[in-house]
Amino acid sequence: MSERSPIVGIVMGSDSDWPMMQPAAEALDEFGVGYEAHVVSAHRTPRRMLDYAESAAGRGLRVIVAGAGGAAHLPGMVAAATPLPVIGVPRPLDRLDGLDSLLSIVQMPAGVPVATVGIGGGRNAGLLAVRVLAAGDAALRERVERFQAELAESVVARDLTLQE
Ligand code: RP5
Repeated sequence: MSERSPIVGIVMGSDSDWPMMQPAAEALDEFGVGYEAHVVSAHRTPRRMLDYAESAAGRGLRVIVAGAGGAAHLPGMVAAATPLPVIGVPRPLDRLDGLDSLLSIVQMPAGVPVATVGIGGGRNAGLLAVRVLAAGDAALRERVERFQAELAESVVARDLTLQE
């Protein structure tokens, strides 16, 4: 949980998903974006999941990042019950390497979109949430641009190191 008032909700199907989702929280921290993180399972706690999704916008959240593995229905079910943008994060479990999770999240029926990042892509999910917020926030957009410039510089710097 960040100290700022949460505008991003991070949810996951199990506390065992946290190592994958923590990088999303860290990315939000880097950009000074407030978030909350909760375990909300589509299968094990369906009423809690619906309560969370249905109340999210009214509580001031603006983006939801949802991670799950296996039969990973959480992002899609949350998207069905909120008007907010939902970013899905497929977790690789021991079997099937996360392809099951990816397909469970990405192949949504028309009308219920989930923006799906790569398997295990917690950090990108956090960064995508920042970009969604930055679309309506000039100061945050400047920070994203600075981040992109620094990323490019770090790649070039490593390239020069390799040439020495
Ligand atoms: C999913 O089942 C969770 O999101 C998690 O990725 C997976 C395994 O959960 P645990 O058995 O570790 O609680 O619903």
